[in-house]
Amino acid sequence: MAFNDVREFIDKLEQEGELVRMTDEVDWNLEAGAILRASHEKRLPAPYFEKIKDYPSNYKMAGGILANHRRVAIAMDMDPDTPPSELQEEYLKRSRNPIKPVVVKSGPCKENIILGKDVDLTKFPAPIIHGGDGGRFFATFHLNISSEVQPDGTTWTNYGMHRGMMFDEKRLGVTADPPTHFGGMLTRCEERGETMKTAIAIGPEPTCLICSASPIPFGVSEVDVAGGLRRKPVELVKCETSDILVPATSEIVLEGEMRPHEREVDGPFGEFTGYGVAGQLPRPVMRVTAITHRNNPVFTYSNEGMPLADSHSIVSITKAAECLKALRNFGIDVKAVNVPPECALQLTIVSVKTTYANVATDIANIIWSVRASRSMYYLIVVDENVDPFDLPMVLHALSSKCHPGKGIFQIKKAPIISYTPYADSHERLHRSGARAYFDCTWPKDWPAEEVPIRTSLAETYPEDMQKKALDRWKKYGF
Ligand SMILES: Cc1cc2nc3c(=O)[nH]c(=O)nc-3n(C[C@H](O)[C@H](O)[C@H](O)COP(=O)(O)O)c2cc1C
Ligand SMILES: [Mn+2]
Repeated sequence: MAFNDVREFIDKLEQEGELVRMTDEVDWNLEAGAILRASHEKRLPAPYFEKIKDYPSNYKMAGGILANHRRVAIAMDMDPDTPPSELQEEYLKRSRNPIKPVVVKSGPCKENIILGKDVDLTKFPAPIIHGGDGGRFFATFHLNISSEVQPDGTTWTNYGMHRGMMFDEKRLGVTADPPTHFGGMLTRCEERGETMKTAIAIGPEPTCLICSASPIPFGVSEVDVAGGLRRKPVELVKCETSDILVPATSEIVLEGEMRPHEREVDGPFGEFTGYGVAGQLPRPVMRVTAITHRNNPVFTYSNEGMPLADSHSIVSITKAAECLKALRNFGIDVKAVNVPPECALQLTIVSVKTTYANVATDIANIIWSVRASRSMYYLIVVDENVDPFDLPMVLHALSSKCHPGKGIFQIKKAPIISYTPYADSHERLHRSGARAYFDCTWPKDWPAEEVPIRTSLAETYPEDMQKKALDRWKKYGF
């Protein structure tokens, strides 16, 4: 059953032991952020706050609601313990059958409507999330919604997730680089000298959140894919001050506009890489023209940083799924793809049956043509008998099969994102870095007798002896 709103999802997370309601008062200034950070680093449930300092008692906060694979599985109405490879396959299957949204006359997000001069972002508990952050971040787990008429006359509505620092009562940032869809739409608007209408939805049902953070292709509306994932159309309502459509059950909606080339410095901020390195950079500005919100609004937020946070958990499934699809489309005999959430989306591991020499080079070219690979600057290719989800086995393959002189391939100049930790400040500013892939497969052109055999139970004993050994252990209670 699809969740109608984030509240139903939160109830389900609680039932599954993935969320805890905290009744003590919590401060939006660092405390809510620290509690969520501890939850991520110690693998604890998502925190839900019943009472927030300085805010009305009916205002709630919820953090990290998709910050592990169990929560992602629950959002997709699947068994929470579904392994990541099955989540990838299900994501691919459902996203092949997108369902268009339906427009409804009204919805819960219209229960309160605040217009023009009454708009005041400080009326909501936007948190200071990490120590060292440059301000209160209003948008850290949300949808950035924008639309554009395509050359064929159809309208493409894009959902992205681009963080937003509050500049004052009526303005916040949208940290969207030009290569993102949101950033691209804004750049094209600016080139035409036009103001772009936009909206931010905080607390929609969870599949919209999954899609907004995932590498959905150019020209495809994330809300159609979300419909496919939840197997039911998303209900949308029109904004008060523009024609932008927003999910009707969103907790809080900010409507606004972005004037050409208007920039304001945001940051610093803790980032998904596990570090805060983007520092302070000029970012596009959204001027808020209206706020609509539900009664008793739930303010959702994230705490990106060291894994496991929301982005690691969501994108490790959807990015790996997109890579798997691209490799299969090319005809590569791929066994599995892992984008380990523990490596903060900077590493991809592919296991493959090597049917021809140097297949790792084809794999690298395909992986780095998939969108959102900009942050995945390391790639490890392993043979089919190495499970890419078994990280100790992957490290064993890396440290035994990758020829230090011939198996590490560098792409010395490549686009990167401004948050890249290894890059120096000049490289970050110009988003210019490098990539490397590690070929941990046995060379296809080696004679068979030269290929080392793993000294393992499965590979060096006859089957009956393997069984005998295991039976002996069983007899002694193991
Ligand atoms: C919690 C969270 C925060 C994110 N913050 C940003 C951000 O500030 N800037 C950014 O470019 N991408 C950010 N992302 C990643 C983008 O949402 C992702 O690249 C998405 O595909 C962009 O969508 P778009 O290209 O359709 O606009 C974030 C993802 C998550 C889960
Ligand atoms: Mn998009």
